[in-house]
Amino acid sequence: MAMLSFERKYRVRGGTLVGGDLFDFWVGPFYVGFFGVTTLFFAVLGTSLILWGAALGPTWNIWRINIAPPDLSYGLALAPLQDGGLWQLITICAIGAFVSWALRQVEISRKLGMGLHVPFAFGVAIFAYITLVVFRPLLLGAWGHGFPYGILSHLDWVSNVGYQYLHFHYNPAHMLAVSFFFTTTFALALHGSAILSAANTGKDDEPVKAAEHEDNFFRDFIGYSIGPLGIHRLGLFLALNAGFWSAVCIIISGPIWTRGWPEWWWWWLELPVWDAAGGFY
Ligand code: UQ2
Repeated sequence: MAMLSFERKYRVRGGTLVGGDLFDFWVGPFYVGFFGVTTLFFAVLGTSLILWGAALGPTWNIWRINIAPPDLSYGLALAPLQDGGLWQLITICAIGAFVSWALRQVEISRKLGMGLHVPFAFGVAIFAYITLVVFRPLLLGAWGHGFPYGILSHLDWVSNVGYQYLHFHYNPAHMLAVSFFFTTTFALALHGSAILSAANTGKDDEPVKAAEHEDNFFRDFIGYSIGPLGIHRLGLFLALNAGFWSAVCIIISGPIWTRGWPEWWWWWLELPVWDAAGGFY
């Protein structure tokens, strides 16, 4: 098979984590590798189980299909397939596929002599998912604490779990996570618009402006530029923190704090400093 000139640059042998050269191959433009095979296996099996679960259910309405975790009474045991067992198998497949996908990213990074930032970043997203469906259910003692797989049903779950803690927006880790999500979109909006404005001046046949222009815009504007490398470090930092604090905000809800989140802030009212002012209570 003929190779395009640029394919030589990315179709690099080696860098595999397991199996040596055995699975070191491409299908069309896609690197497969051992973890490409395992990704495909878990993704196909998991998707089939979802379809099976949907077929057992009362509806094919895409919004209403729901594959629920086992009842809380099953605790941490395996449940019958129609009673949450499918959810358990689908969760195993999902984790298998996500972790395989991350390890395939590691192999590609190693082939190309790159850092492992991409698989690390994806790993934080996987960590947030596993926190929801494994770590928190384990700490609470029942798989039934995982969220159901369905478009509307998982939204209902988020709403119900939120109200269980009275007002989830008072959860300090949730506050951090939301702030990081917003700051991430703010940073990407700034960066995307900065790059496009330099690349597209609005005048035909005018050469694109270079990195100094991007720096100079922000120096004129706020007296500071974080720099073309810095903005990407900041973006990664903000995005990873959004996922990380999301995981923290849900893992502490139940295992660490069982009452309403507004009550958590009573520590402020209970500070001894108020005693000097006559005391709050
Ligand atoms: C920047 C820079 C870029 C950018 C952006 C900035 C040349 C092309 C967007 C400006 C970013 C700053 C000042 C940080 C803002 C802080 C937060 C928390 C959003 O300086 O360098 O590269 O794209």
